[in-house]
Amino acid sequence: MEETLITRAQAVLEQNWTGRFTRPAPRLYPHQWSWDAAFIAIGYAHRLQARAEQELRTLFTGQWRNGLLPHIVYHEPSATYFPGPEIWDVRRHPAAPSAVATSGIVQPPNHAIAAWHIYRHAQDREQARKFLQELYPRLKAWHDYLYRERDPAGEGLVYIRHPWESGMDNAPLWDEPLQRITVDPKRPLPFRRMDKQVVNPADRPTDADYARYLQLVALFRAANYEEARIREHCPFLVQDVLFNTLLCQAERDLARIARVVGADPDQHEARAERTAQAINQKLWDEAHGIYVDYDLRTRTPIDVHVAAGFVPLFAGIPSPEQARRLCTYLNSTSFCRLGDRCYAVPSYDKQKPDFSRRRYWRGPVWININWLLYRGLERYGAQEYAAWIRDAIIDLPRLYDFYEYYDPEIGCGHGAAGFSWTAALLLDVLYAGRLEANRSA
Ligand code: 9WN
Repeated sequence: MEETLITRAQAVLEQNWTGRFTRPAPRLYPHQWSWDAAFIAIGYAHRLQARAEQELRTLFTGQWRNGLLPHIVYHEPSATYFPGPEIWDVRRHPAAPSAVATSGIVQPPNHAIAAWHIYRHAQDREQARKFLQELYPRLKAWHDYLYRERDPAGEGLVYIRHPWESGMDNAPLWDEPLQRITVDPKRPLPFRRMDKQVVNPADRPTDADYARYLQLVALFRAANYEEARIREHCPFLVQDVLFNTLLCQAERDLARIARVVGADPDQHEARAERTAQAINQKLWDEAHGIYVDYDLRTRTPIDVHVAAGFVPLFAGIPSPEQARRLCTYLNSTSFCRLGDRCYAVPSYDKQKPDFSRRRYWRGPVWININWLLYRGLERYGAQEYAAWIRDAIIDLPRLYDFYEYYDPEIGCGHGAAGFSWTAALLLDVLYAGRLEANRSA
């Protein structure tokens, strides 16, 4: 059974592999996405090391000279995705690459985590060491960019300036900050959305969401992508839990990479520690026992509880007492109570009236978030809960195929079919299980 599932997962990735990178999904997402590429490389690492390396190498061809790693790299033109490179018009900034087209925003920085994972699971260690040597300066430039441009106060927390930067596009987290951008609901959109032609529009963000997303892009364009100008005018500036958690773990892994390549690990360890402390001081909600985002425009916490609020477990950020409280909240009717009718952790609090089992980031189960939680819970020794999630990462694709996200109660898949990170992270879970079994045999 396991072999068949591995073959099915590999077939999904094979179908999405272009020869240089892997599309997140065949029609809905035809380009290369930043955090997808890292999750995909994690899945390849166990058997296809060279391909895992190439996935990241190809992504970094889109890196800007100031270190910014764009959320989309448009290696090839496509008629099935909006917005395309002309909407971003990133050449307005002198650091944008000239050889390849990119977007002008970023996504969560999970790349050093993937690079370290490739090295740890390498079939050819020497090749992996060379790969780390090659990638280290780019990863460092990427993190330097984030701390330099996105953390002007030197707090240890970086901000995002667009919902797409969070990777969780229409999460309820953004409802309030987005209200600051006024749109006329009666005015037809001045562009054509392609996503609604490809998947069920009922699953996707609304037209009003898209109007706001594009207004933010217009603001970035008008500022010629100069961060200081954007920072001054952007109505959306948020310190996000998931983004900063991944940055913290990525810095921890970059320190390990630095040791392998003979660079200085201390700066990375120091930054990771500062970010971990800042997450605990500023983003921990003591009343509810969960981490929450912070709105830099209103200088207030965003009082919305989403699955990403538990993810600091992944980077070892919570104290044992905080971890205990996180587990209690996770194991409740708001999220996924073990033994209840729930496959895995839904993206949003089920008790909220606007919770939806199928609309994008407003309730469904996402495999990447659950994979981060599974690893985090293991790290804290919460084995029973970790095993529950691990089973879901296997069962959901096995029973309902490789979808972008799943109904938390009945399991069926929504969004794009043939979704790459669902396949890649399943492969990681299965191969890691085998390693574990071999070790204890
Ligand atoms: C916008 C590719 C990406 C993921 C994001 C997911 C979705 C894009 C979209 O697809 O976002 O970046 O068009 O909806 O929300 O996490 O990286 O899979």
